[in-house]
Amino acid sequence: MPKSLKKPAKSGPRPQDLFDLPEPAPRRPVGKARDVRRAASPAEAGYTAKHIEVLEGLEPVRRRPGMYIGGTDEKALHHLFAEVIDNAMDEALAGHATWIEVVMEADGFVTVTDNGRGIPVDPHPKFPKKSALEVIMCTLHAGGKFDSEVYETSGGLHGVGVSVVNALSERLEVEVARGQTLYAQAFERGKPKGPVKQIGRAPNRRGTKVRFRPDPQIFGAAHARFKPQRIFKMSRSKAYLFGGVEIRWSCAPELLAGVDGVPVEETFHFPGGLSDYLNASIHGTTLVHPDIFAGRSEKKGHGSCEWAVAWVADADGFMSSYCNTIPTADGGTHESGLRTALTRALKDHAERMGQGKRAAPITTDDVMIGAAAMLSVFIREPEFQGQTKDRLATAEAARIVEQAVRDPFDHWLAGNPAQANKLLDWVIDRADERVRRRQEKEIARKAIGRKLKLPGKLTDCTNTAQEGAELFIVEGDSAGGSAKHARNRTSQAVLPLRGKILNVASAGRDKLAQNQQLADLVQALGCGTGAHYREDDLRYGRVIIMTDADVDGAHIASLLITFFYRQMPRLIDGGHLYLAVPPLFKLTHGGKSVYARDDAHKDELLKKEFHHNAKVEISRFKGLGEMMANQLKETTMDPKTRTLLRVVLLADDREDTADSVERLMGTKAEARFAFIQEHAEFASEELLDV
Ligand code: 0R9
Repeated sequence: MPKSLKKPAKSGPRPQDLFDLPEPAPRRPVGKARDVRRAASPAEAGYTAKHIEVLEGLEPVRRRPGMYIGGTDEKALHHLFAEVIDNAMDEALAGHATWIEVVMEADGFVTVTDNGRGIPVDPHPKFPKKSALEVIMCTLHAGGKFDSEVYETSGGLHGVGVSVVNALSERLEVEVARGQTLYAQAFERGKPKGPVKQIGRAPNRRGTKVRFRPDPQIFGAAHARFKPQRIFKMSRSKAYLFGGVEIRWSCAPELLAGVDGVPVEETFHFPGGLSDYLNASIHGTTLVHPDIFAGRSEKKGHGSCEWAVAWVADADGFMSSYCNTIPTADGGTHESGLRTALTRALKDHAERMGQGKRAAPITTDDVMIGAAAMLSVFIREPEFQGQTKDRLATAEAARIVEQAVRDPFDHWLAGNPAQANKLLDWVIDRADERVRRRQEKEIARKAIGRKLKLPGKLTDCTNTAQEGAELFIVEGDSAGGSAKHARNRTSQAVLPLRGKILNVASAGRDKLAQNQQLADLVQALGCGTGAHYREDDLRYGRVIIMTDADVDGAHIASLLITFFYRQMPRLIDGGHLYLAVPPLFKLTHGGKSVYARDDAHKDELLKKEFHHNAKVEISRFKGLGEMMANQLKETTMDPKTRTLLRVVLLADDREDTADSVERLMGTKAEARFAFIQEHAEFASEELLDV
């Protein structure tokens, strides 16, 4: 097992605008991803050219390139480079190469060199005239034949295969330094320009060099050029992914005119692997906690993984993941494993700290929303899903990652309670925020739904929350007009009722169902009636009956109270029903005006305020509609100056109340007459300054 498998991977950034993350290498669209977990190296196992499996020629690739590299656009073009550097990375991951060199030349060629064993060049047994190298380069799906003789399990060593790169390159040159000898072979559009030749000696040197230029016939003259920025990031990410390799980068200066952040030369080596990568990615952001949580694990025969996670306080998180150094931009099973491990460990930590109840609503989303996470797994025979094959589907990967991460995260949390508690508090805040947002959304959704069903006569307030909102039920359009002008449009709604209100205590079911006035009222309130009444759906915290301060007004008010009592008793129980107290008189003298609600109040004010001065001007309001808007506001509607009567049902008086309503408002006129004779005095009122 090569030590390389312990090495870190890096990730393709998701919200990459916020972080300076390297660009993910394109995923190979076709063919199995490479298997880097070798039981024994091919050389150790006696690899020779006879192990090369020959399946097809290269013609299909040039005819339908999209089938092999997913198209002919810029992304597909860069697949060619990914294939070549991944082949070199395999050699490094297998422990045979320590460096890889990437050179971008001014004429559009890219050269990738490794110091591995060199591609085998001995003749192929099936094609004795051809070298193994040529078969690899010119035969679709030719690669190591990973039978039991050579490998523990089968699995493609390479992605689409270097033959696809060869087929789609205008020219491709290979040099192999192997067995002290330097070999070379050149190809054009996938066809050899001659056999592999010995071109010199290569003492103390070994490795493979692949130099190629994409074919403009395939990619179009304007698009056949690699982008330095993209190749640079792809190359750098490999060094982050595998701390055991050094990547040497160089680029012709001509290609870098107007390109930001790409040097002419640089060497990448990150022994810290993913930690180094994450540190660089989150540079400049504020962390919830000081230390990155990072680690790696390898279980013999079970795949390996490496991770680095930090929680950022001032930006969204991201998850960048790789499988066998291939970016998995759409996530997959390995990411699920990490999410589960982090969430379960954090919730268990909360339990241990006696915070289980607070932490109960935490979901994986709450944990991950601020997590900047890098994850790299190495598994045998990975399976990818999705149109672009960017999602890891191997179920085992979830288990591998969850088991690998769980214990170390438990220790990380237990080892530094101060930072663990900071993180826990922060995640709990995210959960609370999420719950609050969901509730607000739900309220807004309901409000919109109800708004659509509101009666046309209603002049609604702008506040959508029940608390603080008031509905004034007024008698007639003219009072409605005054109320509309006098109201506070944010919190006060006005519903004018025209004509006589139905007496629900004496009307039959049918009449009730057909009554438009009451239907409008029910609609405006939104809370339903009878058994369907729902307090939460009531749109106004206060429902205020505002009728004229005369007998007719009192009659209308009593009809409305009867309606509420019969159809929405819980609205009354909830303390939502009120009577406005508009004035009946205005008393003016010497620049001073006061309002009296009835005769008794008028007499009281005459005595108290004007000492029975005979010159006091007394004017009587005929109705609310007659009042100026500012008068109505001041006397009856403005919470700062008005008086409201709350309608209450006394708890120990329920039967009496039912009885009284039936007698007063019911169908039997005699009962009403008798009741009036019995009760000379009115029932007590509860006066509230609200
Ligand atoms: C510059 C890019 N590098 C490569 O493309 C590259 C391929 C490659 C390789 C082997 C070693 N280095 C390589 N670099 C290799 C060698 C041996 C066994 N397996 C792999 C060996 O010496 O026994 N190969 C990739 C495919 C093949 N070799 C093979 F199919 F020809 F075996």
